[in-house]
Amino acid sequence: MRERVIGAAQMGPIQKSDSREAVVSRMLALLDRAAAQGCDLVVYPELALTTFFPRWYMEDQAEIDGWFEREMPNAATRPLFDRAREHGIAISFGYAELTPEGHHFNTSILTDRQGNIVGKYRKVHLPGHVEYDAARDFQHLEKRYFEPGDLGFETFDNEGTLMGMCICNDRRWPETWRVMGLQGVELVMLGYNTPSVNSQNRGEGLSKRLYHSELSVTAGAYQNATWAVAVAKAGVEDGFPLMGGTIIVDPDGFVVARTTGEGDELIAAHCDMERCQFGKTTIFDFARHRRVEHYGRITSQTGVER
Ligand code: CDT
Repeated sequence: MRERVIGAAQMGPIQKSDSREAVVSRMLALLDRAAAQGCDLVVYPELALTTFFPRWYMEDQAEIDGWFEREMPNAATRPLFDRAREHGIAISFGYAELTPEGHHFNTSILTDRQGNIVGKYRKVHLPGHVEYDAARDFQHLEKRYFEPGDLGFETFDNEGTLMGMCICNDRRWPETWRVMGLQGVELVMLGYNTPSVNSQNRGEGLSKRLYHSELSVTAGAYQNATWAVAVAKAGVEDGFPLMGGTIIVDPDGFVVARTTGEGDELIAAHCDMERCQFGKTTIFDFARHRRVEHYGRITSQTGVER
């Protein structure tokens, strides 16, 4: 048995006017709840420190850069790292990263239980658009504000568990999961900000959107025999609703814990990493069963071709 107690710290809405410090104090309260439940790892959402700012069209680079963090930890987030170390809890959370070279990424980091950053991921699949789109009910400007991640889907041995990260839209792409699966990943952590409404099809409905999120995560977990934790930032941000649906999923693809609302909410599960072994050595023993001679299109072409 190689058990970890994993917490998923769903966060309710963050308004444009909320300070980083106010958000971090909510993250601390979730961390304290996680400690009370015996968690040794807590996963927070994508862009956990701010509102989902890519819904706002901006042209002024100084205004845009105000949503980004130039270093991590920084003055606002230091208390989170300190409290995590005091509790002996590893954490993962997302934020907008502005590098010293001036690059902009949608990033998540992973710490060990001493508060040291041991892993970083930069979002690869950026949804949305670059220019203002009057045809949409609201904007989704990730392609305007971020560059595609340059770190790939690396995995990290964090105190005996092989962990990987992806962010929001990445979860919908089987390639994301397989690249980590091919490294033997045991736990995939991801955060998301998913609007409750499809900006290009307002009739779609919340239940279908929740289903597609859960389908993506449960399939990715099952097909790669890995634990997965998918964590929402949810609720209504300045009038724009984000869906909940935070889940912890086992290596058979079953949901073992889920949130019930759209506010700050901590769920936890006891996750035995040894449970990954059955799938990895039988039906998804990649070395025995994969047929790479038929997979060339996966990396040689992007769109549909005949
Ligand atoms: N944050 C994020 O990646 N959200 C997307 C919404 C896509 S709609 C343009 C998601 O896949 O949930």
